[in-house]
Amino acid sequence: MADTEVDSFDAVVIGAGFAGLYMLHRLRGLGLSAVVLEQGAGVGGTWYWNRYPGARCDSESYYYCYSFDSALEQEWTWSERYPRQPEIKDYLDHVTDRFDLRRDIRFGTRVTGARADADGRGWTVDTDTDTDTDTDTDTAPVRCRFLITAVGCLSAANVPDIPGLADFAGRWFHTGRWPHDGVDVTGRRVGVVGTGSTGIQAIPVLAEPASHLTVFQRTANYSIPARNGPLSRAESDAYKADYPAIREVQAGSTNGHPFVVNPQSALEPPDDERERAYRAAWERGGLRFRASYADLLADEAANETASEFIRDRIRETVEDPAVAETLLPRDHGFATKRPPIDTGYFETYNRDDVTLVDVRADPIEAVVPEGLRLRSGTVYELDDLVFATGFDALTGPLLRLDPVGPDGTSLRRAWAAGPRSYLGLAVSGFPNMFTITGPFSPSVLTNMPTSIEQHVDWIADCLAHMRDTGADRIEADRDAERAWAEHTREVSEQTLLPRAATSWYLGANVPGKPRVFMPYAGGFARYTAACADVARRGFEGFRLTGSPAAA
Ligand code: N01
Repeated sequence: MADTEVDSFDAVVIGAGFAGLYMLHRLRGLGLSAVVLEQGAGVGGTWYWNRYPGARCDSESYYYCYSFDSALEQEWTWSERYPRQPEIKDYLDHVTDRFDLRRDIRFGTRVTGARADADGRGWTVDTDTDTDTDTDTDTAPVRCRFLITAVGCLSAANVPDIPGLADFAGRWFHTGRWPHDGVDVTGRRVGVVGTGSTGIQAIPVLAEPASHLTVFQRTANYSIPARNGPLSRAESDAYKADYPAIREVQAGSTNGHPFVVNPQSALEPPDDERERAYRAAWERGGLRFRASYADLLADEAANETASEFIRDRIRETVEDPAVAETLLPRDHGFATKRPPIDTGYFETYNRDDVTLVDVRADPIEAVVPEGLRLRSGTVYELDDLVFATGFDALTGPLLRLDPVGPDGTSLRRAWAAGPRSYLGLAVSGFPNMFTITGPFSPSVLTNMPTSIEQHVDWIADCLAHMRDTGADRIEADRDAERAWAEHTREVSEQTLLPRAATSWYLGANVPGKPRVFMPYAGGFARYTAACADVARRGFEGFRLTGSPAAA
C-alpha cells in the first residue's frame, strides 16, 4: 500500500485480548467504524503470549469469561476448574468467530506511536509489522476519532538487567514471551528466576522433564493449593443454570469473583474455630481463601492469622527444615501481594533434582556463559534460564505506546512522577483517548473479564452519549483527575496492600519506576458505582465539546 493512503475510522482499538474483542463488538453495535490493531498473529492478548509450561488462569473457568451474551455462556463448556492457556485461547477464538470480529482485526501490527491532532478531536496512529506473523500488513498510519487502549495490565515483560545475559551459552526465555512451538527441557539443567504466580505455576511442571531445576528466589511467597480438576457435566450444567445469580454476586463484590466474603473479623472466633475455617478454605483451594474473613487485608493481626496458617502448611509440606525456612514468607502479609495458587508447588522442593537458592541472601550478580553467578562467587551451571520475573505492570504497556497529546506532551513526560488518571479510564491532556483497565482502576485486583466488561460498557455508553449530544471531543478534567488520585490513595491506605514493599502493585519490581500504588483498592462494586455516578451526572469530571464546524 502506498505511504500516502491513510485509513480512517471512528475508533482504533489497540490489542485483541478480552478487552479489545469486546470493545470492537460494542463499537460495532453503536454503528461506529473500528479497527483493532494487534501485534500478535492471533487473538488472546495475555493468553496469546503467556504459553509457559503450566500457564493456567487462577480464576475459575465458569466466571473467567464474558457475561454479556447469555447464549455464549450457555454454549461454551469448560473442561477444568481452572482453564489452561490453550483453552482460554480457544474460547477467545470462538468468541472472535461467533461475533465475526476477525475481519476488523489487523494482526501482526504493532503500534509504534500515536499523536493527537492539535484540536484534540482525532489521532494518528503509527504502526509497524511484527516478526511474529507472515501476514503482509499495512504499515501506513491509521487515523481515528477515538483511541482506545486495550493493551492489558501485564503485557510489558520485565527482563531484569543482569550483566552478561548476551554471553549466556544456553537458551533463555521470559515466561510472558514463551516460544509458540514450545521448549523441550528434557534432560537439561534449568534455572528459574522468580517465584510469583507465574514461577509458582511453571516450577512444578518444568521440574518433571528437567535433569535438574534450580529456583532462584528473591522473595518467598504464599500460595494456596488450586485443587484443580476436570469439571463434570453436572457441575457445568449447574453453573450454567445459575449464571444470573453468579453475575449478581460478582457485580456486588470486592474482587469481581462470585464469592461472598465472610463479614466476621479473623480475630473474633476462638483459635480452634478459625483453624477449622482456614482448613476448610485450604481444602477447597483457590483464591477464595482470601474471603475467609473480612479484615484479612485491613488489619495486620487478622492478616497474621492467615499468614501463619499458610507458613504452617509450608513447614508441614517441605521435608527439609532449612528449605522450608527459606520458603517462609515473612516480609509481607498474605495477599498483600497478588496471591498465587498452585498445583504441587511446595511439594516440588522435596525432589532430589530441585534446588532452592535464596538470592535475597546472596544476590544474582551476573549471567556467565555457563550459568548464573551470585555475589558470593558461586556459579550455578545451567542449560536453560527462565525469567518468571513479571511485568512492568499497568503503566508499562501504555508507556511503551507513549501517545503524544495535542500540546506535544508525551504520556511518558506526563507520568514522569507516576501515573495520573481519572477513573483509570482517561488521562487529562490526552483527549479522545480511553484506557481500558488503566492505572487507578480496580483491574488487577479483580477478575479481569469482569472489570473489562464494566470498562468497555462505560466507554460505549460515553460514546453513545457523545453521539446523542453532538460532542466530538472529551477530556478528563485535571481537578477531577487529582481528586480521583487522592481517593485512590486514601482507599489503598485503608488496606495493607501498599505495605508490601516488593509489590508490583507499587511498581517496586522495576528499578527506577515511581512508587505509586496503581490499582484502585476500594472494591469493584464501589468503583462501578462511582463510574455510574459520573455517567449519570452527564460525565461529570470530563469536558465534552462539540465540533465548531457542526455548531
Ligand atoms: O510476576 P511477579 P509473575 N532477581 O512480579 C522476581 C498475573 N498472573 O509473572 O518479589 C531476582 O509477581 C520477583 O521477586 P520480588 C498475576 O496477577 C496471572 O509471577 O520482586 N528475582 C518475583 O518473585 C501475577 O501477580 C495468572 O522480590 C527477581 C518474580 O520474579 C502477575 O501476573 C498467572 C528479579 C516476579 O513475580 C505477575 O506474576 C500468572 C531479579 N532481578 C500470572 N526481578 C493467572 O492465572 C523479579 N524477580 C491469570
